[in-house]
Amino acid sequence: MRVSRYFLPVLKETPSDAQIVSHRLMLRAGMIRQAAAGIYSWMPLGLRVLQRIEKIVQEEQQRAGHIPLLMPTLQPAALWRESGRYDDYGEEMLRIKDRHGRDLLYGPTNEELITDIFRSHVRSYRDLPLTLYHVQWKFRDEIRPRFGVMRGREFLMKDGYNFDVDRESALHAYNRHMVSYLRTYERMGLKAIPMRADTGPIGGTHSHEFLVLADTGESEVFFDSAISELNLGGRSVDFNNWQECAAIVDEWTQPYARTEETHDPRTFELEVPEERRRSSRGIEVGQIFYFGTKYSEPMGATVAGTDGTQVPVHMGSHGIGVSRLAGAVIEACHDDRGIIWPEAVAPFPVGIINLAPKDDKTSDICERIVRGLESSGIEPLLDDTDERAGAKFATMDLIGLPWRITVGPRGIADGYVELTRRSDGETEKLGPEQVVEKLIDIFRAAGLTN
Ligand code: P5A
Repeated sequence: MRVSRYFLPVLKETPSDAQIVSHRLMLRAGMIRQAAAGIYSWMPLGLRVLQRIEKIVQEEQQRAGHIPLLMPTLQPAALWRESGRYDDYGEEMLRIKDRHGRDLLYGPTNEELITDIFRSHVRSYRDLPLTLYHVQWKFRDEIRPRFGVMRGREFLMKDGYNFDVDRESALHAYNRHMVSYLRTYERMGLKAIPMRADTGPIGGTHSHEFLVLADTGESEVFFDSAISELNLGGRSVDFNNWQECAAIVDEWTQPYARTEETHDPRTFELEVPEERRRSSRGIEVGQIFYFGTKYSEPMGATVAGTDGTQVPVHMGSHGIGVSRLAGAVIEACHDDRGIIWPEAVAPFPVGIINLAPKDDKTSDICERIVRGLESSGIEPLLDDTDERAGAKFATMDLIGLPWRITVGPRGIADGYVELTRRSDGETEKLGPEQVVEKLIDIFRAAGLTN
């Protein structure tokens, strides 16, 4: 992609109404634009990040055996009256009437709709276990939408729902989700800690939130520092193996880690040695629930059990804040010059700065580098504009691509271009062919190209 042909509306000024760094940087880097309070357009650069985040979420869901479908954003109120949540949900639910006077709502979550699909089609325990999920826009009429995409009113969520014949099997689904979420966040370059949480309006007996520690997070959290040292790493996991998933969940849930609502200062003091006690702020990037028959019973979602009698299915639901993650990654990865994207979610893996677009030789080298990278499936962003060099460097730093190649006549005369890593500024001089080879090796090792 060439900057001269792209739509990259970066802002020179720092927007005064943005209170946290991710919101400021997303506006300045031209990633999003507010349409109304808590409602955003995703500009081309922002959309690329959102799509990369969603792709990782999709891949990890399917790896765990979960099945994608797509439900609508608008839902009939009648289903919510069946579960009893239509009145309970309150002001956060956006209620709409169609031309026939029928009550609809813009879905804040989908427990009712999925339970309706399930009860219409599944009859026997033999069809279980089943986990369905989608990635779809939600609407919650938050009182105080703020911090850009972090607390939006319209936001993108991955929400999944498991259906199991009994409690034990549903608790395996809970564990399987916890492990698959740990993998998902790690792949994005994030450390998200599962913390025991309140179940709120979704309900149920078990719940964990996943929190990325950041001073600007909206939740207060308390934890044993031992948990922040845990890593799943490249571990391969058999998601059908109940013991294997339970062992990983034990490892992550034994150290004390709780949100404000479930925090118990006495237990914290008893269980955690003083030097390991931490309290911090965190960004909630996901939450999982087990709620048994809360929806299946009132909505009549039953299956014929092993002895032929009808039993209500055991369910849970699981959510990842896909659009919130774009902000959360920036909160975790930035410096005073701009964003520092982890390679896995970067909008482009490499930026190329052409310091002399009017010089044929320089432009020719840039084109050769672009073609070399593209032939290996790596799409760079080439700044081929007439802007001043200083402005080009500032924009590249602001949009935070993991690697920058600087191409100028002086270097070319000596046979080199410069390769700079955004995270630490480390720079080396390489020939144009070597730079392509080196980047292909790096991305191949990271599993980001073939
Ligand atoms: C689980 C999936 C649920 O709604 N029902 C279906 C359950 N859980 S949740 O915790 O309420 O939301 C899941 C995740 O969505 C993100 N999120 C938001 N992101 C941006 N703006 C918002 N206003 C917002 N509200 C929730 C969070 O990451 C949350 O963990």
